[in-house]
Amino acid sequence: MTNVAPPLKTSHAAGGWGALRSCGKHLIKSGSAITGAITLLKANQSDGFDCPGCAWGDPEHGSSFEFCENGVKAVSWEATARRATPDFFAKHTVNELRGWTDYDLENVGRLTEPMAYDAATDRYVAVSWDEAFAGIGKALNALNSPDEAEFYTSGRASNEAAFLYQLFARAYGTNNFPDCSNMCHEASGVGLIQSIGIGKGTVLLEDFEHADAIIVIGQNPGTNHPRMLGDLRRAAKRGAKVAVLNPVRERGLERFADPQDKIEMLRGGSTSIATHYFQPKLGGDMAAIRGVAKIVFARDAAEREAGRPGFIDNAFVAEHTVGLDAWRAEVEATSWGAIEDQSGLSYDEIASLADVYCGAKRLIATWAMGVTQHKHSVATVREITNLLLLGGHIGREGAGLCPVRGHSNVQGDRTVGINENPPSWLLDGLDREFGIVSPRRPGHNVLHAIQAMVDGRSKAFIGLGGNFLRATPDTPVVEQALRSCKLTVQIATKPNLGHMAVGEIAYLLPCLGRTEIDRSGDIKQIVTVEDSMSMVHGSGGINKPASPHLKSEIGVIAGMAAATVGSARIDWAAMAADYDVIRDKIAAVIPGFEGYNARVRQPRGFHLRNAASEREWNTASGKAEFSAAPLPAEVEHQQARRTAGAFVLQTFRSHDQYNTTIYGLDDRYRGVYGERRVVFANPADIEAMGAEPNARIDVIGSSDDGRTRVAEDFRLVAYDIPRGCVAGYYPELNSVVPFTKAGDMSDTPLSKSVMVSFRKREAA
Ligand SMILES: Nc1nc2c(c(=O)[nH]1)N[C@H]1C(S)=C(S)[C@@H](COP(=O)(O)OP(=O)(O)OC[C@H]3O[C@@H](n4cnc5c(=O)[nH]c(N)nc54)[C@H](O)[C@@H]3O)O[C@H]1N2
Ligand SMILES: Nc1nc2c(c(=O)[nH]1)N[C@H]1C(S)=C(S)[C@@H](COP(=O)(O)OP(=O)(O)OC[C@H]3O[C@@H](n4cnc5c(=O)[nH]c(N)nc54)[C@H](O)[C@@H]3O)O[C@H]1N2
Ligand SMILES: [Mo]
Repeated sequence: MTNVAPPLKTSHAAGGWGALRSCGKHLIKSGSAITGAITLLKANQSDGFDCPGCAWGDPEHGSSFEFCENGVKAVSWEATARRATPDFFAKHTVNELRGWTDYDLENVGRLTEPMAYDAATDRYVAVSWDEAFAGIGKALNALNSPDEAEFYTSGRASNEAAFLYQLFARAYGTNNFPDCSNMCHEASGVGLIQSIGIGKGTVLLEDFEHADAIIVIGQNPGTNHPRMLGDLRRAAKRGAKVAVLNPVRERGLERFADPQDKIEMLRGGSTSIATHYFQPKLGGDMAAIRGVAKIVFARDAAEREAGRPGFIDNAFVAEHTVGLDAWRAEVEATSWGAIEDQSGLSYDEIASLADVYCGAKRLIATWAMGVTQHKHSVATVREITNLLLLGGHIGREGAGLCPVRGHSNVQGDRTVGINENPPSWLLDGLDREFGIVSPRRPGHNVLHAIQAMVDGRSKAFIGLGGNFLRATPDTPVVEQALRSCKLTVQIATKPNLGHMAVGEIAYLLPCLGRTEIDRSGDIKQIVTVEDSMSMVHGSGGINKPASPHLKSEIGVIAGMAAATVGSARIDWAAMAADYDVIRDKIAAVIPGFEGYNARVRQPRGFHLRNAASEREWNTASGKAEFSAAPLPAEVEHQQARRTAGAFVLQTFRSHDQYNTTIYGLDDRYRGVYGERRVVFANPADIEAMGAEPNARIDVIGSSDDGRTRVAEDFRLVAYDIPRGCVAGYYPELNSVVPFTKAGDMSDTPLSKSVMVSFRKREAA
C-alpha cells in the first residue's frame, strides 16, 4: 500500500528552475520578451489586470508578484508581437485554413481588423465595424424566432461584457446561453445548490492557512492552478495533511519547489505536498467518499460508546441539516465489496483517508474536472458535501468546500446572468431596469445547442470568445453543425479552427485582451472578475492594444445589440462609453453588488456574500440537505472489464496548453516531449492488449448510437495509472467523446469517462 507519497527518485519537483526556464522560453517565443516581462509584473496586482490564466484567488498581502509559469504563458500568448492581418487572410482560403491546427492558427498572432466571410472567394476579407454590425443585425432579425440563435460564452469574458451579452440576447428574445461552464463545473453548481443552496465554494483563500487537512480530488493544480500549489505548500509546511485522490500520480501534487521561495530555489530543495496519495479508478470517487463515511459512522459510534467525543458534529447536524438518517441508511446498505470495486481502492486505503478526516478539526475539500466530467458527478459533489456536513466543516474558519474553477471569470459570468435556466428574479430585474420583456422559456446549454444545430432548429451561432468547435465533443459533428448555420459570429483575440467553421454569413471580430489598455475618450476603463473564492476585483490593461481597430468585447456587444434590437429602450452606446454605467445596472439587478463602483476600486475588491459560508441555507428546507443517492450500479471501468479490449479514457490537459490553446508540445511533469498524440496506459494493460509500449494505435470510440468515432495515430505510453483506465489529451481526443452522452442533471459531456478500444496501426 503506497498511500504516503514516496520521494521522487529520478526527476525533479514541479515548479522550480524548470518552470523559470520554461517561462523565458515562452516570452522569447511570443516575440515580446520585454513587454511580456513588464506586463507580468502587473498581473494580479491591485493596479493591474487579472491574470487571464486560472481562477485561483489572489493573496491579501499581494504586493509581491505571484509568479506562475502558466500565467506567464497565458500573458505572453496574448501580448505577442505577431499579427493576423487582412493580408494573411488574403493569402489563404478558409478551406485551406481548416486543414491547419489551432496551434498554427493562433501562432499567426493577434487579429487586427473585423473580417467578413466572402463565399465567392472563400476568404475572410476586412469590413468596417458598422458593416459588420449591420450584417449581424439583419441576419439575426431574419430568423424565424430568436430561439434559432445560440449565444456562447467562454469564461474569460468580464462581468461587464457578460452582463451586456445576456442583456442583448434577452432583449432580442432568447435564453440560449451555451457556456463553457456546461462542459466544466456545471455539476458543482447543480450539486451545491441542491445541498447548500448556493452553487459556489464556501472557502476564502485565508482558510487554507488554518486547515488541518485538505483533500484534493480530481485536480492537477501543478499545471492548471499553479498558484494553488503555493497555498498547499504552505499548508504542508506547517504540518497540515494533504490527501490527494487522483488515478494518475501527478508530479505537482507530490513535490513542489516554489519559485517564490529564494532559499528553496537556491538550495535546489522542494516541499512534499501530498502526505497521502490515493489512486482511485476513473469515476470511483463517490464510492471512495462513501467508504470514508462508512468508517466515520462506525468509529463515531465506537468512540461515543467508550465515552469519548466522536467524529460527527451532532450539534451542527441537528441545527443546520436535514436528511442525515436517510443518507446513513444508504451508506450502511452499501457493501464494502461494492465500494472497493467501484472506487478501485482497498479498505485499508480508504481507512487511511478516514484517518485524515477524523484527525482534522478543520477540513477543506477541493476538486475540479476529475469530479465533474462523469455521469454521476452531481451525486459525487453531493457525497463530498455530505462528508463535510457530517463534521460541521462548512461555515467555519479553515474548513469548507472549494470547487476550483477553470476560466478566470467563469464564476462571475454565471453570477451576472449567463444562464440558460435563469431564475425569475433575474428576468424580473432586467425587465424592471431596462423596460424589456425577457423570455421565460429555458434556453439551450452546450449539448442542447449542438443538437439544435444538427437538427436545423438553430441557425445562428455567436461566440463570445472560446473555441466551441474544439472544446465540445464529436468534433466532426460540431464542425458540420456550425457550417450549416446561416450566421456565425466569432469574437476573438486570435484565429482558431472554430473560426474556420463558417456559416453562410460569417464574421470574425477582433477584440482587446485583458492585458491591453481600454480607453473610451478620457476614460480608462476597468472591468471586473470574480475568482473561485467569490472575490470580485477590478482589472485594467497596461499594454498598447494590438491594433488601433480593436474594440473591447463590450464595444462589440453594444454594436451588435444596437444594430439588432435598436437603442430605443436600452442606451447601448452609453454603457460602452463608461463601464461604470454597466456596473450600476448590475448593482440594480444582481444581489450583492451594492456600491459596486466604489467597492471594486478598493485594493483587493470585495467578497460577494456567500450565505452558506455563514450557515444560512437557501434550500427548500432552509437547511443544508444531505443527499441519499445510491452509488451508480456500475461505472465505466466496471463496464469496460466485461468487454474484451474495452477501456475507460479520461481526456485531460498537458502542461503546455490552455484548453484548446496549445502553447507547446511538451508535458514536462509527465515526461512527454515534442508530441501530444499519446495514450497513457498501465503496463499490464499494454501487455494484455498484446502490444508493446510505444506502439502506435488508433483510438476507437463507442458507436452505440450508430456514429463511427476514431482518433488516429497515437503512441501508447506505459504509465502509473490503474488498470482498465487510460488517459490522453483534449482536444485531440474530442472526436471520440460522444455528444449524445451526458452527466445526470448536469448535462456535461463525459470527458473523463469515455468508453474506448484500440486498434494497432500497421507499421508504415
Ligand atoms: N495552464 C492551464 N491552466 C488551466 C487550464 C488549462 O488548460 N491550462 N484550464 C482551465 C480550466 S477551464 C479548467 S476547468 C481547469 C481544469 O483543471 P483540472 O481539473 O486540473 O484539469 P484536467 O487536466 O482536466 O485534470 C483533471 C485531473 O483529474 C484527474 N482525474 C481524472 N478523472 C478522475 C477521476 O475520476 N477521479 C479523480 N479523483 N481524479 C480524476 C486527472 O488525472 C487530472 O489530474 O484549469 C484551468 N486552468
Ligand atoms: N475532452 C474534453 N473536452 C473539454 C474539457 C476536457 O477536460 N476534456 N474541458 C472543458 C472545459 S473545463 C472547458 S472550460 C472548455 C473550454 O472551452 P472554451 O472556453 O470555448 O475554449 P478555450 O480554449 O478556453 O478558448 C480559446 C479561445 O479563446 C479566444 N480568446 C482568448 N482570450 C480571449 C479574450 O480575451 N476575448 C475573447 N473574446 N476571446 C479570447 C481565443 O481566440 C482562443 O482561441 O472545454 C471543455 N472541453
Ligand atoms: Mo473549465
